[in-house]
Amino acid sequence: MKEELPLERTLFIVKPDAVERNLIGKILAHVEDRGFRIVEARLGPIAREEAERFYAEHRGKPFFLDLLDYMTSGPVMLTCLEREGAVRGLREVVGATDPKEAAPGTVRQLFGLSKQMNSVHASDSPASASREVELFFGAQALAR
Ligand code: 3AN
Repeated sequence: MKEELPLERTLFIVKPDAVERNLIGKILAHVEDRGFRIVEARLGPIAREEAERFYAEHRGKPFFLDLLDYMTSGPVMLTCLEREGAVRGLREVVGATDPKEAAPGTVRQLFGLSKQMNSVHASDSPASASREVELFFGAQALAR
């Protein structure tokens, strides 16, 4: 018997490299086709301070400042997605950080350009999902 997974919300971002290449529609269609529902969305730039808070766990890493420059280099499509088992499920649909290592058919394998310009972000755990959804959409976006 198939296990029932809990209904969850997670943060999904179409990053600047993909927005720049007109891939928002294709990428959102890809996740919608896999059962994710868009429950919040916002298109536009993110402030450097928002990017710093978002990537706080990477502060001090060699790629941190480049990562901030990249994430604030152009508009992003921020979304909150809902599905049964959304957090883990979306990580599977997105694929590994490095597009060269991402499984065939994953978003990053299909669209990613490099480890940094890997087209999308997906929250990596239920705790990160709550923190990230609240950061961009407010606490009310966590309500079901
Ligand atoms: P993921 O997005 O797969 O969870 P994280 O959380 O390790 O990956 O990294 C956050 C973001 O930082 C990545 N999506 C990528 O844009 C960038 N990044 C991670 N590792 C590197 C790296 N070694 N060189 C350049 N950018 C990186």
